Amino acid sequence: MEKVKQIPGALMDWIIKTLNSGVNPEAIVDAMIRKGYDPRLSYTTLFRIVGNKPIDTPGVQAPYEYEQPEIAKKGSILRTKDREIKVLSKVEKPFILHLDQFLSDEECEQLIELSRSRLKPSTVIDPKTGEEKAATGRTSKGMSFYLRENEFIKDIETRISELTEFPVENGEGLQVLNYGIGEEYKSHFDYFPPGKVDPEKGGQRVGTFLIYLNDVLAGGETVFPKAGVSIVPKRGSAVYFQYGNSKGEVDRMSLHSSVPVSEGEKWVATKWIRQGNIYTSAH
Ligand code: PD2
Ligand code: ZN
Repeated sequence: MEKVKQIPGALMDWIIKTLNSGVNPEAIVDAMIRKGYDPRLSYTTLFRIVGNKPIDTPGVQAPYEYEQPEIAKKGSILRTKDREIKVLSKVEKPFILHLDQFLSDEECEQLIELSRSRLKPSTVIDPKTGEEKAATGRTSKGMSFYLRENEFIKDIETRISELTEFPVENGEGLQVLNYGIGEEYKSHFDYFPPGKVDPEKGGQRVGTFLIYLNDVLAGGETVFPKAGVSIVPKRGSAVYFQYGNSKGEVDRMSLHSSVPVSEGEKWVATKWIRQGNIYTSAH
């Protein structure tokens, strides 16, 4: 197929609007290339717009040294103080672990019911105004628990910490997301742009623990397009992916999305994990 060599003005406006809504430059470049735009033109256009923010350029890949996560050293049956959790599948690069029965059916129901009345449309912070606004790449509704908000949330946080061996204080508040039909979370990285990491607030995000709270009738898979991996939601199962190492490098292979739900609805809980303690300052 002939590659398109010029960026029309309307596309330029769309790129700027999408960037301002918080979508990653890499995801925009991927979308442009998929639509048939010349890869080099796509990268240089994004470069011109975002200035010195890092962008994946062909041949100039930021280094990422894989380190074996603690959770990967424990074999196929993971034991916490109150249960045994089976590893269903594992990918090395990027590191992705799929776990069965992390939560019981009752725990999934309880988490959904505790969140339902607190759901709000997902938002991002507008980098220009600093104000919260609707997130275009993320059409789900969501809410966030405080760390150790109650005994039930504490138990879930402890279980995640026992498995990953990151302290509970490295975790952001547990988030619950609810996607209706057609709702999605477009391709993104969970880590912060490397120039925007606050060392006083736990530093870079290094891993994500995602728990599926219901079975989805169709769609709603979590997809890692660069790894060719697609995870079908199953109530109580979880996926853990790690994309940050001890040197503060991040793994671009961890790009991922939640594809639109086509039948039923989808409920998930997400714990984003930082390098260090979020709740005490670094000094
Ligand atoms: O709901 C998901 O499957 C999903 C996909 C990608 C959630 C997140 N990212 C996230 O919460 O970061
Ligand atoms: Zn994500």
